Amino acid sequence: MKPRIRSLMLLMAAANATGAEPLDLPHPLQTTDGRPVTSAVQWRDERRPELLELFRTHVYGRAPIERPEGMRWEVTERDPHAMADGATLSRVAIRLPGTGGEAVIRLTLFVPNRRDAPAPGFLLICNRDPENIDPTRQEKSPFWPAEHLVERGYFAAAFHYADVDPDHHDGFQNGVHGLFDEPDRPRPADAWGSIAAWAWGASRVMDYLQTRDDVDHDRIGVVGHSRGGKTALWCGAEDQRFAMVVSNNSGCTGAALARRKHGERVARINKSFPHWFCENYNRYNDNEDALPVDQHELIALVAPRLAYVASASEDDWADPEGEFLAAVHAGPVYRLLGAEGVGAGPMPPPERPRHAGRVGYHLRSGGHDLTEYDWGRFMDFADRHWRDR
Ligand code: GTR
Repeated sequence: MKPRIRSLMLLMAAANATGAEPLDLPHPLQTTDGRPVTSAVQWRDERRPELLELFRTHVYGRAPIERPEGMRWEVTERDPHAMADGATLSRVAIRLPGTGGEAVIRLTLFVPNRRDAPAPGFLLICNRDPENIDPTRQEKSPFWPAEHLVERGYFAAAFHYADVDPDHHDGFQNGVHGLFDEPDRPRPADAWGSIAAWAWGASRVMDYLQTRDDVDHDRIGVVGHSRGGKTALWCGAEDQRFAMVVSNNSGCTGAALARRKHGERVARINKSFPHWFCENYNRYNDNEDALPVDQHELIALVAPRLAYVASASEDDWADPEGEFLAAVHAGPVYRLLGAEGVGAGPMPPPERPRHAGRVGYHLRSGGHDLTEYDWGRFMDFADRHWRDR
């Protein structure tokens, strides 16, 4: 068993508001063979790649390709007078050709018309019904308050996750698995699951956003709720072009620490959603302590970029405290890189966001959802840290 850094346990004991047993977490600044990570260069060149590999091998699985050859896009609709002249709408078909067909991500993008520079903004990975991201704006869902983003100077981009991979288990035939996996080979135990596929899709949208001269390439956040929040975190860990990563109520195998064993657990999530993770993740069913990583290290992979974790007070299944503690324990990596994380101290009460460091956090009153309140705080946090724009 790998040695642990004991001081972390003391920190956990201090931070654990319920007084539960302290957790023995793997330390993000200790290599698998037990050496301390003491410099930004060592983090970048050694520990960060090692952690990414561990998450690929044991949790999310490995995407077989980056940008597919032959990927192309077309703007299928452009309206410079959308949102009562407030925004320019682009609907874009991003085509991903693979073996025997192609996947098409249908991106909706509103860019504010009132701006004197390329707009920063947010890409939502939508895991709710597609009407939540209605490009016509007949439906205005609080799940994606695009008008509010535009009013505050942010572009609002969204795609539906099923465009990349339908969210049901069919033995990895449909979606991008069917297009890009090697057909005649037994599926490896570290092959990508659906969450890795959705994250990969968000990166393909990023490829497209990088070609736009009306969006600020250096200030693009990726946002997801619940399974979408797990996806946003993994996407931001893999793809450093995202300058901000927002996990809303992402819970188990998102922001929540697995070793807390609170709410949804690894065995349960693998049973309910056998297509989300790689095959190897089943090794940790009722066996979380054997994981070579924990979820604070996923947040740490975002460092020193902006990370945001949002919880909801009645969302016990997602373990709000476990989400907060993961944010706290990503802190050593932020500090090594010269930034502040979410800070120590007790979990903040509802509606008292913590925005000072480069890891933001809030607890919202209420249940499992992505709301206007949440979006407002994501934008407050971005305003604060991107204010020199
Ligand atoms: C829950 C599931 C969570 C979360 C959520 C969602 O039922 O247990 O892991 O992902 O669904 O995506 O809405």
